[in-house]
Amino acid sequence: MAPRVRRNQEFLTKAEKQNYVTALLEVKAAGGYDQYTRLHIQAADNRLVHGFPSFLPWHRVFVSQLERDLRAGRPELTVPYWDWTRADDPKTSVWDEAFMGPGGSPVTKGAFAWEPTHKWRCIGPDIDPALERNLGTDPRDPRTLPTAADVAYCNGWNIYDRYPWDRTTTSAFRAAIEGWIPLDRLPAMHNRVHRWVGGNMADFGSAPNDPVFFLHHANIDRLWAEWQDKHPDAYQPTGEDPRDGENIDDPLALFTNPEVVIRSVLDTKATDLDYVYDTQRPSAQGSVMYPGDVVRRGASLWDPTHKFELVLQGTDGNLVLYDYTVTPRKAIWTAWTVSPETAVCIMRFDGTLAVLDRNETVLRSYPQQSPVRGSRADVTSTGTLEIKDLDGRIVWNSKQPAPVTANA
Ligand SMILES: [Cu+2]
Repeated sequence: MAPRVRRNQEFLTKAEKQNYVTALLEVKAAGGYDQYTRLHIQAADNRLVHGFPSFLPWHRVFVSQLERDLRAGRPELTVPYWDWTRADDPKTSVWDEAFMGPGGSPVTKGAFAWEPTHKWRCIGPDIDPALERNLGTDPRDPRTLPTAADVAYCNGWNIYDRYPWDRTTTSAFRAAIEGWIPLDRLPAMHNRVHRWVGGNMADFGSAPNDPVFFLHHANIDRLWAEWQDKHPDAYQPTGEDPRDGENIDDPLALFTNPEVVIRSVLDTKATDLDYVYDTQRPSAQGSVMYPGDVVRRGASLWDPTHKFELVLQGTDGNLVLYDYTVTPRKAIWTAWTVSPETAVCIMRFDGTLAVLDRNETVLRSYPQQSPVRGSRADVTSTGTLEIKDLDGRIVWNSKQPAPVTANA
């Protein structure tokens, strides 16, 4: 089985977002969710969880364990991530009333408001039961969200961490992305987003009271996973550090049943984790290409009834839709991407289905006009390739006339 895919919350349908909220409320009602908040309160008192090399692996396991609980009875669910570089507008979709809910002190709308349902009670010492958020408006601590330039700054470090392996470390990936150094000197991405959201998220220990905690940490984990793709085997320290709980073969603090050794979670595709992010170009599964999904040369997608195949042909690089209800099979649509250089068909985040060559040059893309961000491509059981927006509206379909000449 291919690893599960964690996706950008911006590209989930209303039904998928509702499903995620329902799962959170169920796990909360059963008492499972608060275990994570309690564990994180303990973690705030443990010097090995924040401000040290194990910050990233520890939170990787933390998010994965909640995800495992949310998936009980919902095998298709994964924790979505919130890409805060996309917008620092409180109206952005993560704060929709039907998803994480809006800001407020306290939050008064959505599934996580204390009144009137009393279903989402915040816990912890000196913590009011009502969820609070300020979304960049706290006058005592005004902040902006990190930008794409801040992400690029973090990615500029080729070293994972360095001596003294703590909150005073500066010139390394972990230090830059976590952020204990004054904000005018480093992007401080993780800490900065906690403080921008404010309210419960700004409380160090009990921050998971706000369910957006997990969407934020999924994004931090995604940035680390992408960095790891370029820097395999980069984790440090590898044995020279005298502190227990930091070295690559040490167990992570507080996860005792079972113990989790750092080395075992450095690859998100490892059996116990088994996920990737949509930005890592997962192979499309089933009949739908979600944003980020790819069909590599030689691979194909089938409609749900297994009568129609969309294939990026290994032989000639052409993207072709075949009808198997007739014998011999019949090509009913093609993108004319015949080339020895053709490499991959990808559903891009901008809403276009594109065929790229080895140099990432676009050989062909659909629709050619008015793409809608977050659209998906679907091989239907009536033999059509359709591109649909998140409300299910068809943006383009293969019955429209295809261009007749290939890009030579
Ligand atoms: Cu934390």
